[in-house]
Amino acid sequence: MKVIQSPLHIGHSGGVEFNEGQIVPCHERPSRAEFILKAVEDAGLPVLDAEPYGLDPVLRVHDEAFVAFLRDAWRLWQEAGRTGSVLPFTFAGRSMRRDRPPRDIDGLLGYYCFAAETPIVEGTFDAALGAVDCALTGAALIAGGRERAAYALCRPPGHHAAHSVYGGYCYLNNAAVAAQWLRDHGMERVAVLDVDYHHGNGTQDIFYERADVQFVSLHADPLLDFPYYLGHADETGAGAGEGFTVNLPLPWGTDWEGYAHTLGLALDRVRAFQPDAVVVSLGVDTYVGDPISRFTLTTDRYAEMGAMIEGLDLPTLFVQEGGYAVEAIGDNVVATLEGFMGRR
Ligand code: 6XA
Ligand code: ZN
Repeated sequence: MKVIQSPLHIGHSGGVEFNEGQIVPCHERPSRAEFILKAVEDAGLPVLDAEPYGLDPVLRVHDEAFVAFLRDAWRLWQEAGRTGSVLPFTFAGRSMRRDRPPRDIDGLLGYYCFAAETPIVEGTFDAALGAVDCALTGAALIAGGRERAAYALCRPPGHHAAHSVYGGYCYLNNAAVAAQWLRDHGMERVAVLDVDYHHGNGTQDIFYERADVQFVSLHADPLLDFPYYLGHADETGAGAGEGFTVNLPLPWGTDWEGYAHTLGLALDRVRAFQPDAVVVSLGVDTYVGDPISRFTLTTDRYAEMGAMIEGLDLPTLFVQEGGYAVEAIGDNVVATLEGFMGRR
């Protein structure tokens, strides 16, 4: 299986996040991608650099003014005389208007961002575009039938980024851009299977009213964990999309037995949809040693997960999402891919 990476990810570094009342270095850091790269190379998987696709595929799923804001935020921050990471301090709450983007940088940040752990630094936008390019380069490999599967080493991750909102360490939704690109290049139905510990609120938002892209997610119950305000089982899609969103929330402490049972249900839903391809939002923050998550999967279990996903018998694009146990992240990713390839 080919691995696609982008050297641009390195520019997204040095940021800080607001976590449990403290300003701390980001959990989502460059070493994550470096550990993954080392592990896939050690496993003998071929690594290619992403091809540049430009903004057009991004604008198929994201709002143009939102993308322009992400592009300009660092410059606006500098012009306001600020130093350090671009972070919001206020948010558009329930009782306030959400239809009038302010002009001021702080107002804009709270308008477009939903969480204060997602800093913008000088290289963030280029890194986010580089991550999209990884996903698109992988999508092109499987769309042409050249490859049965590909792994996009995306950093920053994407599944929390919605049509016009960023947060949760995510700026542009790599998996959603890739799924839409597959739709635009000959695939009639595309499933997104999200196995990250956190609910992929952004992907759900983007496809919620669509019958041609199914979204199936297993994640920590939003009553207990981030992103908190989306991901309940009663969110099943709307309009033409009714029935094409599937949420399977799980309790803290979920082990492989509970996880595998629910993954089986998720895979049944994907099969019933009869997609032409599946995009897997692959977060390995379900790992027992993850510093911000509360499931208990061990490295060997990722190989079983990969084998279960292979059982769909579909063109498959793996897109990297979360995973913060940095020393184990590469092993967990490689276990998943090798399980898929039947090497374990
Ligand atoms: C914020 C937690 C952000 C989670 C990001 C993530 N305290 N999403 O891994 O999949
Ligand atoms: Zn996550």
